[in-house]
Amino acid sequence: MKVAIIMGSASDWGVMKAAVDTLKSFGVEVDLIVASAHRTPQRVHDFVKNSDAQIFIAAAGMAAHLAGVVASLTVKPVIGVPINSEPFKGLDSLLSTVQMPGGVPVATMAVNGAKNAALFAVEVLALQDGELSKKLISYREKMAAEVELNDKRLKEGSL
Ligand code: RP5
Repeated sequence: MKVAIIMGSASDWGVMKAAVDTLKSFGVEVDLIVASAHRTPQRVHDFVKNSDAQIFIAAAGMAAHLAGVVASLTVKPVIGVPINSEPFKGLDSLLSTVQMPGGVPVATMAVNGAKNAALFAVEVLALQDGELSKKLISYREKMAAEVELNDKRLKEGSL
């Protein structure tokens, strides 16, 4: 099981590191590349066409066409992560990523939603991997237990 992460720029790494860390915590292999839909279109094309990953995560800011371009090149699932960027605080990236024409979907996450992009990818992979599915269930259980623990601490005044 492998997920490919394409970043439009090395400047997206600060956000996207969370996706790599999350995927690795589930034992999922990651292919990581910087390739821009605008600055290096041929590199994007060649990477997508030659990748043996099951899912792509594409992260870009500003006129964020990367995820859409990746989706145009493959029928594998593509998850888009709009990156928060100046001067429009990621709204430009969000709209550029989410507003795909009918026929070429991109599963768009929240602005800077790197962690959820990784979790969504794991959920898709888990459809065919019982061990991954168990890990996701235990991840959710741990998260719920932390909420209850924090609630308890809040009431005890030890938060
Ligand atoms: C996008 O433009 C990149 O994904 C990045 O979020 C943004 C700015 O890129 P740099 O000018 O920092 O390389 O293509």
